[in-house]
Amino acid sequence: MTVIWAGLTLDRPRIMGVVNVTPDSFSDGGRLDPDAAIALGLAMRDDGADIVDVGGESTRPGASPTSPEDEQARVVPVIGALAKAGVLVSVDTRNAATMAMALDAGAAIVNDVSALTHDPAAAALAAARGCPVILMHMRGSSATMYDLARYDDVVAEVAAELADRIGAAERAGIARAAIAIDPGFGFAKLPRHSLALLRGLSALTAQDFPVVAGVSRKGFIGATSGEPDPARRFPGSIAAGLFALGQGASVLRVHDVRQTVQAVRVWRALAG
Ligand code: HH2
Repeated sequence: MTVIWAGLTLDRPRIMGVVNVTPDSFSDGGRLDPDAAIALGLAMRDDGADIVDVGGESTRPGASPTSPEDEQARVVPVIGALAKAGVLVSVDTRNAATMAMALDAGAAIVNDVSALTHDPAAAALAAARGCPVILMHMRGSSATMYDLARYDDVVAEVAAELADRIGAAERAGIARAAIAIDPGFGFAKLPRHSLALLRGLSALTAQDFPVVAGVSRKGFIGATSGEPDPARRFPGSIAAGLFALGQGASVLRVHDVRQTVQAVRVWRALAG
């Protein structure tokens, strides 16, 4: 039976394009000009993105925290314009108030890197709105996450910690069919942990929930390939992304939409 999540049939890989409305994203430097962010989101849609993920706070290690008000001022106009143009938008936020304003502006999906733990009001908000949610695994905050990157068996521990978050989400009233999970590559993981998670991703995709994989431009791609500049990591990112699809991931979160769409088309033709 074909799984449907966020209105998308998951009988083929889905592409989520990343639009960072920030001054400091690790992956692309971000941008604060709303018109540039809107233009990027529309171009991603035209290039084949199924979802455009709009975020206003960088989660890179050591990033200075963004107030919810600043975050809202950054993302809401961009989300409003993209939704009006018919784009399926997710909001990348840890804050319930930002989720509410983003959903009011037309976002359809909540993508929370804290898996609804950062803001005590987030789970109830997502439940009340009945929107699809992405629960991503991490430990601690951007400031503390690398101290918490200690695992005996990273695949089993991430699966167990995500299962806890799924349980909490369901207890808060979020429908099972609304939930997607994400192992959180690079979040409270050293490069060797991200590689092990990717290798063992089928343990997560074998469960009941669609898996979102955000490998694009991540530090483990740089560490593995020797490419220090995140903007030059597409080749490594697509190698990792196609591997994730081979392990059963449903959605790839990427910065380079056009190139990824081409690669996925060829991969699908070969993989059957
Ligand atoms: N990675 C980032 C941000 N949000 N959301 C999900 N579900 N999965 C991820 O892997 C993920 C995410 C970090 O990447 P980016 O948005 O490019 O950088 P920054 O947080 O510095 O803006």
